[in-house]
Amino acid sequence: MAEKYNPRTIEQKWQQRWEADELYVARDDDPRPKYYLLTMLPYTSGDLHFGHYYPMGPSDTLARWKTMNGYNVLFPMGFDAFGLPAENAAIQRGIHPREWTYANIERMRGQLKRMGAMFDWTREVVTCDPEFYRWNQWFFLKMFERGLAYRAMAPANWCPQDKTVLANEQVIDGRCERCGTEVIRRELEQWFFRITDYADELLDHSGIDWPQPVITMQRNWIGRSEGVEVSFGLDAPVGGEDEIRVFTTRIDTIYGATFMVLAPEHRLVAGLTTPDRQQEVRAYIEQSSKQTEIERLSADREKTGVFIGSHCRNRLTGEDIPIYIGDYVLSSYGTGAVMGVPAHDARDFAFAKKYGLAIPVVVAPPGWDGEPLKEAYTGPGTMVNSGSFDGLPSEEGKQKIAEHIEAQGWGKSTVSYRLRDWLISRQRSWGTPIPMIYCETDGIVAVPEEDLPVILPDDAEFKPTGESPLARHEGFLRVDCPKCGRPARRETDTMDTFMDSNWYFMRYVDPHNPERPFARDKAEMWMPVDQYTGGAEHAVMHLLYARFFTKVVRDMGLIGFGEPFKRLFNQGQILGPDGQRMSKSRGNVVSPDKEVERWGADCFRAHLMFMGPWDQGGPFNTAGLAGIWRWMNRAWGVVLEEPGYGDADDGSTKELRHQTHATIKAVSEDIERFGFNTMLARLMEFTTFLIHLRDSGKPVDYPAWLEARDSLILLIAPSLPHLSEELWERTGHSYSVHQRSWPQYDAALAATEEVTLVVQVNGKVRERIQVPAGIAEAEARDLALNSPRIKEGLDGAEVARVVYVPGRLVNVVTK
Ligand code: ANZ
Repeated sequence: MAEKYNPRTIEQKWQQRWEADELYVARDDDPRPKYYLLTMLPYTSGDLHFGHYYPMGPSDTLARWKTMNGYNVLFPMGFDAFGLPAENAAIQRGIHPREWTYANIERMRGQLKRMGAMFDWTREVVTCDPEFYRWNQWFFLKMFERGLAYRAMAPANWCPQDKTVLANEQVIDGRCERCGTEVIRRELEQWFFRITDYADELLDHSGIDWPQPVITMQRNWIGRSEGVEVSFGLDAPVGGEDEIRVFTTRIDTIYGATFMVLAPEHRLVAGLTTPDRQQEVRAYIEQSSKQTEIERLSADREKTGVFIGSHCRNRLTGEDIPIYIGDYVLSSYGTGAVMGVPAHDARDFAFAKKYGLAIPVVVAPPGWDGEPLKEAYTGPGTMVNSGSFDGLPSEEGKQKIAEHIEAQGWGKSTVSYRLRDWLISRQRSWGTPIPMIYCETDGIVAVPEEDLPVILPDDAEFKPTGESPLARHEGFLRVDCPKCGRPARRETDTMDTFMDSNWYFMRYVDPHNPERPFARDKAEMWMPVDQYTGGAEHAVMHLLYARFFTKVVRDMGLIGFGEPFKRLFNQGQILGPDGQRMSKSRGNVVSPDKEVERWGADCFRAHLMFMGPWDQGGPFNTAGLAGIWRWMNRAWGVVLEEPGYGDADDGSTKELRHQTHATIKAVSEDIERFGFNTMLARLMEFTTFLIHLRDSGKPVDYPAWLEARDSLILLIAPSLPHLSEELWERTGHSYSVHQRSWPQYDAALAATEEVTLVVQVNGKVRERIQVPAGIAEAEARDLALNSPRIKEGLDGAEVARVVYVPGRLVNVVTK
């Protein structure tokens, strides 16, 4: 009797050996074709949880499988270490965020190593390390030089009590999370990246293999709209302007515009508000400044507004229409002004009803009876009440009116994007300092490249004082102007942490380069990433920003490609046993450490993979763990306890070889399409088959058994890395199973053999059917009796008996 399977000793043993032997270190000079497999790096929250285990087991399986298939695989790991939670934890505990973060990294690195994944730890990247963030600063300088980083006014969440800017997460129900004061929106000078320059290129996803929902979300986020910018006239100029410009995608409806709505922040509002409307208008503006953009855009919210006392002229009809302000119009989209066409836009319809405005129809719905509309008609139709354009189909009217407006000089066809430039300033202290200096004489001055990195001070005060800790740190703040040498002041804002995730995967290819973010030849060798795996929640921000940044880096001449991730896969989300998102407050958090301790990492990983298709996620259950555990023990047993060898009969050896090759084929195909659950099911079936054969007591062919046994070990190597290594050693093979080639199948052996079954009725041949060799009798009888030619041959006669000669003949005898 062989020794029992004991994950505790073998997992630790192999992890130490792999590390000592540098088995998973990816070499730049390896001649095999490269394969860069990337899984999203964890945030340093302190504990490795399910949300990390669920994505990483399968991606490790892929990495190992690719290695066994002859690739030089890069499978790196790092830590996303800047950001608000560290700062909050530091404030709570009265320690520096660095201390908290690095302690967490220690702990999480240990947990990751216990997982037994083939991460190349020599390439670890920690984003809060000056050796990493100095390159954030360097990239920032390069972007500043190219006009891609700029400073401008932008609205921010402002707490009037604490006199500070708050991140969205710090605003709870419209109030400051610290002092409870109502938060207002305030315009502040902040830094931006000009992502809008790349809007059109970002809409192009050709050449990358990404899930369609992610592509769609990016397209919607960028939100490209073709339309017309058209002006409405003002009687008297306001602040030097004598017209209001609107952006519309429905210029065909302009004859039906009966009011104008400006965003409350629109620059003409003050000048156009008449004295009698002042008070109401001011109150409305104040109230809307407290709304977030999301609230303002939500479709089910009532559209409100106030009349500001002035009118403007619809130049096509020659009529004057009233001007309102309304918070559903955003200052940041189009021109910040909308022509209200109540008959053809649902929001405008509701608005007109509410304020008693006319609703003239200008695009007649098919079969329209001329009656007033009950709701907005937004589809195409025939132009009516539209002067010389009457009678045209509205799509044609769009063209014609646009041409007319351009000819009159009232406007032009244009494209609008929802995408805004990326606001990267954070008034926070645990992030990459923005490397800029403000000088009274020279204005905004970039920190010279040789002075990088601008280091975050170790001793900044983190107590909540209502101001950025960096702004209060004299040693950090005071600096001499690099141009004139006179005293100047540093920028105290830090960068959005999405800057880190923009390019961390580029740093992995050359993680210790002290002179550059990475060397070009290494970048060319490893990148782009062949396969990226991660959560679908990153569809826009991270995955869009990283694409943008890659294009910027390409345009800087540092790399020769513009798409960072060739293939993307979104795994599903793992839920608590109750089917809810795991969270401490719900009390449904399952600790992976406990399970790993009890069952071993292999078993735990396999269980997560066996739960269902990887892209679906679902509730976690511990019940299934025991099933995986049993299978692993059975596999252990069947590998180590041999059958009786001898002269096996032809049929059983053939079947053994067929099962072996069919399993290799199925498992290979399953991994290829990320079907890890079905892959494991196949391996379980194969294990059962081998156990039955061994225990049948019949002699088993020695070479065929060895082939089957070794194939089983190789096939479980990617998913059960420790168990397979141990079995490989115990069966007398040389270390390491993870450097072996993936078994190849013989197509002829893998194919299910077919035989021709002759079917007779009363001894006369009526039909021949192809069936799998080894078909069971019942199945063969059913097939024969249900075949149309036999039914015909029987011609209603009652069947007395059926004679079956296995694999050859079915004879149906009638009464
Ligand atoms: C008149 C009109 C008539 C419109 C009609 C629609 C239907 P997309 O497709 O998303 O680009 N709009 C323009 N600027 C706006 C702003 N700053 N805030 C809120 N809404 C704004 O949407 C374009 C349409 O959204 C524009 O076309 C405009 O309303 C509105 F029957 O103009 B439309």
